[in-house]
Amino acid sequence: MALNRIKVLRGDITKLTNVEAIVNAANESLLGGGGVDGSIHRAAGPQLLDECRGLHGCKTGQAKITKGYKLPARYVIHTVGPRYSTGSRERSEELLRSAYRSSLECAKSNSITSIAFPSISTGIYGYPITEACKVAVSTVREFLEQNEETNVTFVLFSQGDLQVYEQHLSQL
Ligand code: AR6
Repeated sequence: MALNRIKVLRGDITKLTNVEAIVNAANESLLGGGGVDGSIHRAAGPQLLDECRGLHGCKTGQAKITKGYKLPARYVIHTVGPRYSTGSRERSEELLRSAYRSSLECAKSNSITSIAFPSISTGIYGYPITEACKVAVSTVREFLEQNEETNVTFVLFSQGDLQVYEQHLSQL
């Protein structure tokens, strides 16, 4: 069952040792920033930024892969979620779904079967956590139903966010 291949935990995604790829909640430049993006670049070291420079950015809702350098995870999949304040709610949801979906497809095309996600767009980009959680879980679940070898971990930074995920998953 797909739900059995979804894990949630509270922690710092840069410290995860048991996944092949971690996802970065980046911006369209792919040249670093604050939040989880800043932490990933700090932990990976300057070679990550060098490789990102060669990618020439990433559109909102899409994803690009790099190596993980000094991170325990072998790869980083950089995706860009929507800024919640700009555009309609429907468009934001579509773009958030696309960010998760593109990250999963990117992993698949690189033969990666274990992936960890932070809560994309719910920090600096302002997407409400309860709404974002539903989009994240439903997009991942749908993908896992078609891809039986894949495992996904959601890594939440705060106790409150963890509770939102645990509660939502327990209702499915
Ligand atoms: N591990 C796991 N989750 C984390 C970590 C961490 N080390 N650090 C923060 N979070 P945000 P966004 C959580 O703001 O909303 C950057 O400047 C955080 O608590 O990192 O997609 C980019 O360059 C929140 O729940 O990403 C973009 O400009 C979640 O990760 C912009 O922020 C996402 O928060 C993207 O904004």
